[in-house]
Amino acid sequence: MLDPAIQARITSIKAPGRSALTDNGPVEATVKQVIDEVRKRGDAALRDYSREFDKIDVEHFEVSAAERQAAVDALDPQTRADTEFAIERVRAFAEAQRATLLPLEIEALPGLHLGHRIIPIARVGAYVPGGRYPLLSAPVMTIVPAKVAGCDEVIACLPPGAHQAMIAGCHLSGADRIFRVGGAQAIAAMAYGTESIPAVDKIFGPGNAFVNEAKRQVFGLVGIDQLAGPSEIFVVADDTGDAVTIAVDLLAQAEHDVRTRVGLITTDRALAEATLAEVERQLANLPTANVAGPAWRDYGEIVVCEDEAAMLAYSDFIAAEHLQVHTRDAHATAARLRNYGSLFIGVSASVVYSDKCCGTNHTLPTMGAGRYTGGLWVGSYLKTCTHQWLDDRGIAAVAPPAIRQSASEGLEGHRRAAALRLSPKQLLAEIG
Ligand code: HSO
Ligand code: ZN
Repeated sequence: MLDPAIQARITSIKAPGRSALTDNGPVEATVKQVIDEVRKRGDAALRDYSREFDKIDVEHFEVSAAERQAAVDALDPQTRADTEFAIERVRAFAEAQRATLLPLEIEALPGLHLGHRIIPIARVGAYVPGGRYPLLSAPVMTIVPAKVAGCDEVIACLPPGAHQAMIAGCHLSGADRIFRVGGAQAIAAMAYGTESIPAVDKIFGPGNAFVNEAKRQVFGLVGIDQLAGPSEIFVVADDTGDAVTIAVDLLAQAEHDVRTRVGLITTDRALAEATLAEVERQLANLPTANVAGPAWRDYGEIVVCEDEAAMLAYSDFIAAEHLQVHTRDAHATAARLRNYGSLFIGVSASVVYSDKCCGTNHTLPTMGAGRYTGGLWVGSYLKTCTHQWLDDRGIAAVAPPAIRQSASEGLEGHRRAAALRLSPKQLLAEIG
């Protein structure tokens, strides 16, 4: 809940018409059934669901090498070059981030050695959504970091009706195997494995409400990256903010989905009012206004804050997926923000650059998840696993407290294992 003291310093100029949270009950039941069927009947269930949901008869789920090549050849040269540019940028940034993750080996006490290794997850699955528009950057964001991490095998699943260019995107990004299966059934297949599709260790990638719910239900059996909701953008701005730019940026994300959450958090009432008018003005000639308009009306929000502290507190409360900072000293403001998926510092940094090709990952936390996690990155495909080794001095340091603790907890088996190393003869005599 927002601190009432902060709430008192904020005036709403436009409140969202609806809450972002919806009843998930019917989706939950349908998805449970889909998962059960795929688990029991494998490929046969996938075929039935592809016919029922996608209206497509799929003979071979796996996309062949020839089909991959044909998909790449069908790309126009500029699209191919742009996709390769995006792949290069995402790869370079992921490699730089990978280089910050180092193995560790310390001697915590004399004779007590502790450490960790960074280990790639063996097999990962990337779900690539069909979506309203074919977004070629989607496979780039989930597949390229997996390759940089060094996973043994990266499989991609995409709906059988997806645009052919999406197959090319998966191929160019480096997917080892590509399968034509979408929706909750694809998630079930990657979690349990079928005759055609191997089970993976962790599933990545956004999707519709069914895909999301399926990921929630298989979590535990496999890892998942996150539960992605509709896209979000907020702007924090002071009186240097420009209403035209802010309206352009809000509408750029609003066109994704009628449930996109967009908003302006500002200390300047004149900017708030100008932005409100400007969004309506721009909607009048935006070709995607059929989506962006309802998103704005239902989920758009503008608030005026009494001071900068209230503006930052409200922004941290929202924890927006994308957060643009349009203030006099944007770097100073940015340094004081805590909750967001990715930060766009200063007017030059458009969310769209990250959506497409600048190199940061566009798969980011939504629906407040920015309070507890960042977005997808190379580290999402790696495990940091600890190890330890001891010599006699290490045993002498840790065995006595471990023995006492085990004994007082009544865990005799534990006590014996701890004592065996410290005084083997005594213990062996005790246990006969
Ligand atoms: N804004 C979306 C990503 C995207 N937009 C790709 C356009 N293409 C989710 O962050
Ligand atoms: Zn976008």
